[in-house]
Amino acid sequence: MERSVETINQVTEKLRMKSGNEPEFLQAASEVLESLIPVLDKHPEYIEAGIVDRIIEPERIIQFRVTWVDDAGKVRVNRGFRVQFNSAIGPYKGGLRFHPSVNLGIIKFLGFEQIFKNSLTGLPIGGGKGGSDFDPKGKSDGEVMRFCQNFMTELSRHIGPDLDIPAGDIGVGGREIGFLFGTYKKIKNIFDAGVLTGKGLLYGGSLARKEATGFGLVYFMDEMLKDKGISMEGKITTISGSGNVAIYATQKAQELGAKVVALCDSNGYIYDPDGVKLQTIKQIKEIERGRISEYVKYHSKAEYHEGWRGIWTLKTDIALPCATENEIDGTLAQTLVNNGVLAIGEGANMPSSPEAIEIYLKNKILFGPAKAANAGGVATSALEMSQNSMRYSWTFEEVDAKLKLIMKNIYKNASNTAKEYNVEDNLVKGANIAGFIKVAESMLAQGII
Ligand code: NDP
Ligand code: 2IT
Repeated sequence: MERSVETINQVTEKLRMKSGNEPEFLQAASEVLESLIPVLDKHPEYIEAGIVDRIIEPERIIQFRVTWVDDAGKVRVNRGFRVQFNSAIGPYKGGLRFHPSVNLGIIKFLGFEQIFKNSLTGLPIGGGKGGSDFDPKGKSDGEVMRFCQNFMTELSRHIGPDLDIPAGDIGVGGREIGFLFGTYKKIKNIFDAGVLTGKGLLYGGSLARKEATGFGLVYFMDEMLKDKGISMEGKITTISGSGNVAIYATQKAQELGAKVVALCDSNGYIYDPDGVKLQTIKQIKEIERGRISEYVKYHSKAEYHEGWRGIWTLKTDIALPCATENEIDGTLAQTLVNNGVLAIGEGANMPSSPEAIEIYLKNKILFGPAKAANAGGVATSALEMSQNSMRYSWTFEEVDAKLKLIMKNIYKNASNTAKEYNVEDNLVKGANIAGFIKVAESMLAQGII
C-alpha cells in the first residue's frame, strides 16, 4: 500500500511540475492516477516496469504550421497537432478537433483519455488525438476545404491505416473528413480507406458511425438504469450541445421513450416543454449550420435563453452533457442534485469538473463517466476499420447490434471492476482501472520501450 501511494504521489508531483501549464491534461491524468493505487497494490510488477511513469508520457507529439488563404485573399496561419499517446494495444486512434480553444494541453488530455476509452471498447486500438485552433464557424466551404488540404499535407506524413487513424471530434464532421481523405489519397496516390474513419458512406464509411457516439451513450445509460431496475420511459432528459453527439443521443433517448426537453449551442439553450422536435434541430444544425436560437421561430411553446450553461439549472431526471470539457462545475452539479437528478451520462469528454464528480458520487447519483459512456463512437470507428480491411460493409442493423453489445460489455466491465476493487457503483474508478489493466499488461509484455 505504502509503495503504491508513494509511486502515485511521485508521478503526480512530477506531472504537476511538468504540466502545470496544461490544466486539462493535469486534471484527466490526476483522476486516472488516483484510481490506480489499489491496482499497484495488486500488481507490484507495474511499479517495477515503470508503467505509470510511462503511460502519462505521449510516445510522440507532432506540432505543425497550417497556412491557407481565405476568401478575401488573406494569408492565414493556424497551429496543427497530433499526439500519438500510446500504441500498446493497437495503432493510435482518436479524433481531430477544430476549435479556437485547441492547444497542446487540450489535445494531450483528449489523447490520454482515449487510451483507456479505446481499451474499454475491447477492440485493438491505441490512443491518440489531434486538431487545430482553426475555427470552422462562419467559414465558407472553400475556406474549410483549403484549410483541410493544408492540414493534411503535413499530417499525411505521420498517419496510416496501421499507424494512426484520425476521425472527427468538435468541428470535424463528414464534410471535413471528406476533404481530409481526398487530400491524403492524392498525396499518397493510394486509396487507403482505413486511414480515416467517419468517412462518407459512398467511399468507405460505415453505416451507424454518424449515430454511434450518441446512440452508444444512451445504450450505456439504459444499461446503467436497468441494472437498478429503472427504465428510460418518460424520463425528463436534458442534453447539452446540438452537434453530432447531442443530436443522436436525443434521437435514441426519444426512441427509448425519454422526453428530451432542452438542447444548447455555445450561445444559449432552448427549452421545449412538449419535447424537442429533432427534425427542426437537424435542419438548423446539420443542413443550415445555423444557431439553436432559430428553433423558437418554428415552435411557439419553446423558449430560448442566452447563456448555454443555464441548461444545467433546469429540473431534469437524466442529464447528458454532450458539448465540451468542464461544462458542469461544482455549483451546477449541486444544482442538478438539488433538482432531483437521477442519472448523468457523459457524451462529451470530461464535461464534469472533479468537484462535480465528487458531488454526484457523494449523493449516489448514477454516473457514467465519459471514457466508458461515450466510447461507442470510437468503437464504431474500429468497426469501420474492420469493414475497410475486409472490403465489405455490414448493414445498419448489424453495426448497431455490435455497438449495443459493446456498450453493454463496457458497462459490465466497469461495474464488475468497481465491485472487484471494493468501490461498488463507482464507475469512474471501475472504468479507469479496467481500461488501464489491458494497456498495462500489454506494455509489460512488450518490454521496457
Ligand atoms: P460538434 O462540433 O458536432 O458539436 C459540438 C456542440 O457542442 C455544438 O453544439 C457546440 O456549439 C457545443 N460546444 C463545443 N464547444 C463548446 C464550448 N467551448 N462552449 C460551449 N459549447 C460548445 O462536436 P461533437 O458533437 O462531435 O462533440 C461533442 C463532445 O463529444 C466533445 O466533447 C467531443 O470530444 C465528444 N465526443 C465526440 C465523439 C464523436 O464521435 N464525435 C466521440 C466521443 C466524444 P457551437 O456550435 O455553438 O460551437
Ligand atoms: O473522443 C472520441 O472518442 C472521438 N472523438 C471519436 C474518435 C474516433 O476515432 O472515432
